[in-house]
Amino acid sequence: MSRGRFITLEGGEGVGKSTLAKALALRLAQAGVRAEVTREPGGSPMAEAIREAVLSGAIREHGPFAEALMFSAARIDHIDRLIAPALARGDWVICDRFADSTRVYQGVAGELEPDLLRSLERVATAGLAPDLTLILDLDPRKGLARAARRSPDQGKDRFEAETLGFHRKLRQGFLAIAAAEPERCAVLDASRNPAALAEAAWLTLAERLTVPEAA
Ligand code: Z5A
Repeated sequence: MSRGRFITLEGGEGVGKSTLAKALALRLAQAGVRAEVTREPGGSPMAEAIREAVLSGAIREHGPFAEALMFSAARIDHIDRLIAPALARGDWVICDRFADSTRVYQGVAGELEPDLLRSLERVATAGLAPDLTLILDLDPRKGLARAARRSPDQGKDRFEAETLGFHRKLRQGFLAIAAAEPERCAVLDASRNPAALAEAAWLTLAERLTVPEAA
């Protein structure tokens, strides 16, 4: 049995990753491909517990390196318990955020040393890299407004509460990764409506990976 494909969705707040992940899984299912939708931080019980701790802001006082360690510990558990077994049984995995988020949130915006983060990433992922990363690009003011509309009664989490300058840095950070790794990454204009974005993402998938329908 061949290994499944690993697709990651990246971008700033409220760009539409979770919505797109579900739409892609549905299209894959229609093409006869079993796809597991998951997220980071999270995706396994231990990683979900770490998610709660980090997004509550409880780790913030220890600085971006402590947060990077927490995200990395969550990633190790997520890979061991969910991602690697799913890929090994031939399922595809669509993951809402992965290592690029650590590079951008803790590296670019948190200003951690790139060499330090590279070493941490190597250890945490044990060499697992996405086959395709879709970077959803959107003006951060629009993304933050979408995120606020989605959950008007909840307060902002640790990262949503950051300044607009922080969110602009994130956008530039993701675009820089896409420019440095064009074989792995594709940038999609996330200002389109969900159906149009899903169609563009599906065409990219068919172009870059062997999807049964497109084979
Ligand atoms: N983080 C980190 O710092 N380091 C790391 O290594 C990792 C993560 C892995 C996770 O929070 C936080 O952790 C994240 C980075 C940090 N920062 N924050 N905050 P999260 O998972 O809660 O948040 P998020 O990843 O930013 O996702 P999100 O806010 O849930 O947004 P989304 O998944 O991209 O969007 P959505 O839920 O699909 O859509 C948001 C709303 O917009 C919703 O009402 C939709 O109906 C609507 N929507 C969706 N698509 C569209 C389109 N195309 N047009 C119009 N409206 C749309």
